[in-house]
Amino acid sequence: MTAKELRNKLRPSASCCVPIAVWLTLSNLAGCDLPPVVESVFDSDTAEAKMAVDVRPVADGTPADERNPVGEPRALPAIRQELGISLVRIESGRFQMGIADGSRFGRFSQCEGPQHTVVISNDLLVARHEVTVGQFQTFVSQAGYVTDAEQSGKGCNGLDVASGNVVRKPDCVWSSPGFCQTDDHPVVCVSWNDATAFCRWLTSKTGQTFRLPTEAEWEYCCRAGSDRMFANGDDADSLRGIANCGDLSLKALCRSLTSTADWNDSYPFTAPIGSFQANTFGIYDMHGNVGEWCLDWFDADYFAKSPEADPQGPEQADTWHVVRGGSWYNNPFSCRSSGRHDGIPTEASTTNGFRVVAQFSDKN
Ligand SMILES: [Ca+2]
Repeated sequence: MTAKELRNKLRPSASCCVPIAVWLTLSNLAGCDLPPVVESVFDSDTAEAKMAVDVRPVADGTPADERNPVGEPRALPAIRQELGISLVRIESGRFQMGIADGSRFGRFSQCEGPQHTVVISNDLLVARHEVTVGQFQTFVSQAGYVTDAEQSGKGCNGLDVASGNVVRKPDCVWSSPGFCQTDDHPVVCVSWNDATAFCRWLTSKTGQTFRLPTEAEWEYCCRAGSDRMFANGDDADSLRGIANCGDLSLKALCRSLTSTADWNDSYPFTAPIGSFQANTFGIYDMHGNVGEWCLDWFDADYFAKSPEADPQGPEQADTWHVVRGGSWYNNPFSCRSSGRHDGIPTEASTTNGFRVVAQFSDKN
């Protein structure tokens, strides 16, 4: 039995989260009939011009052994073949982290300053995509893992379409989040604990240490050499074709939402990975789709005291971990490169998922 067959067998009925009629409505609108992949807005010359001088991304999907020595490590083809996890090597470098005007978005952006120099000392292997439902299913099946939301019986936080509020939904778990997902959608309803458990499993499976990105590594990869509000510019419009954010398709389902993009990106909820344009590092969905757990504990004042080289976040001084990037629920500005969110490590949400990174070394 394949992982996909096993998952379909084990997966609870989608109707457990919402009434049948509502579920069918959401399913029809939530990407079960998938729209075409958005065409690239970059040509290669434009992408080159956007690169920082001290970073050198690899931005296509060609396997490394068919391309050049600066790409996916030859030692890790198994995870690409078995799990479909594709890695891109991002070279070390320096960038400006945070936002220059910390009050630009009121209290929501005060924790994003002061803007400061950060050095990423070592090359990274970064997953091009967020971890998918199919990949998480393989983990669950092979490791016998039960998520925090399932263990507690409390489920996860999700959007109540009728009210527009985010509420706890006991029957919402990663395999049944309350909207349509295929194996290629990013997994949601996973806690920080669940995400790090996946990383430990992937480490044991490959012999290569995988983990969540630090907050600094995440922003370095999101900016992809850009010092603008978003990887492609300063205007919300620059996320068109780049990000799955809260948009008119979501607003059509949830009329009480007042702050969404003024365009329709075709995905009211999650979109399959790779549905939108990659950044100049060749990484997808850093803006939007799902918020991504980072390794660090969250501290609103951390940027005022963080070290320049490879900041790892504060010692455990609070009960929150960092979440970055915004999601299908957030308006475009909430998906900005410097945007910082937080979450309790045992808590899960229909808006949060994760991606994995590994340190690059000569043995790769
Ligand atoms: Ca959307």
